[in-house]
Amino acid sequence: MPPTITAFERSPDRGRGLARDMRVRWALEEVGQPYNVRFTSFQAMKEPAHLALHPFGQIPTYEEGDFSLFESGAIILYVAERHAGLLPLSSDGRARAIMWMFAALNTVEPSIVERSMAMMFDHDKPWHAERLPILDSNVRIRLDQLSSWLGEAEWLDGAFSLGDLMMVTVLRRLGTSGILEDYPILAAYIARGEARPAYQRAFADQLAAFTASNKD
Ligand code: GTB
Repeated sequence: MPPTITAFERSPDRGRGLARDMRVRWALEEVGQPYNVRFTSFQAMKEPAHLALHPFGQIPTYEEGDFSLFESGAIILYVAERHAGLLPLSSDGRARAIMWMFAALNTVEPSIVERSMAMMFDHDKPWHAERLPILDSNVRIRLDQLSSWLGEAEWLDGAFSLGDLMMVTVLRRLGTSGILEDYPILAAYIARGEARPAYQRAFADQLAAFTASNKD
């Protein structure tokens, strides 16, 4: 039986592939693992059946028979450890790829999410205009550092890995901010990720789900 993941019934990103099921879909596509998707509403995510899978009432989750996981990073690492394609063969290389996945989640994603939440929920607040430059600056500090590291390289550490997959999905959330225009190295890096056939399949699938959910 293929694993089942959860995703938004009607994604608030309107099919732009910014919700965190996208990274799990992409990982599964990279390793050639078929999967099913169970769509859930915001309300259903807070009900006991979903909370038994995810204590924080969120997506994505991953189920394989009686086994289940939550947290996109944990899911992707699990998938990568069981299927070839997302982790280097050498133990040092694997450790570094996992390090980059944590860097994406713990060091780069927080300031991007904070900015994105402020744009979504606080844009009408009287203090928003004053706060935004601070949020932008926090994002730019990390982008400057990441861009310097990447330089002319194609991927973060040798061949494409789960570290790149996570980093690209994290950076994509800046898509409409205009900030990436100042970071051509990172914009090209994101484009390389998005050009991968596995990414394209994952993106098309989540978009098709969003389009279908908007027919009624
Ligand atoms: N750390 C967890 C992980 O990595 O799996 C975070 C999971 C998470 O934040 N899930 C979100 C969720 O379920 C969906 S992806 N939220 C519902 C809730 O908390 O009640 C976050 C997201 C939502 C919307 C957009 N968007 O519209 O652009 C982008 C990202």
